Amino acid sequence: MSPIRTAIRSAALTLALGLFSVAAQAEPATYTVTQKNGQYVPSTLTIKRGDIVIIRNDDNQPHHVVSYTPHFLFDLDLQAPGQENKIVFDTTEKLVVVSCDIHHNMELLVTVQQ
Ligand SMILES: [Cu+2]
Repeated sequence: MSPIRTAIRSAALTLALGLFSVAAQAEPATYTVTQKNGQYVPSTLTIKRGDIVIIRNDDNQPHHVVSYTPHFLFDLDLQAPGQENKIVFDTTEKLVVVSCDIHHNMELLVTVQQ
């Protein structure tokens, strides 16, 4: 292969890899948090903005998942054992506190990297 062809091929490959890494960065990650024995497991999570968190009730009692974090309010209402909900963390909040309206000692702290 001629040197110029080699250079063009190399540049094309670099560009393709660059585009691939941009696409890979934009792809949201999915995390799963369970509720077990009246606790969120894990109770802390660090994610990137736009990532998805699935909250699943693995307990033998209902929970009521809510966030009173000012710019990221949500209320999943009563969540029965075995039920799960998906939350997309598209928020400018850097720390979201997820609690339970039934069991006020339950707390999940989600750090959202911007
Ligand atoms: Cu609860």
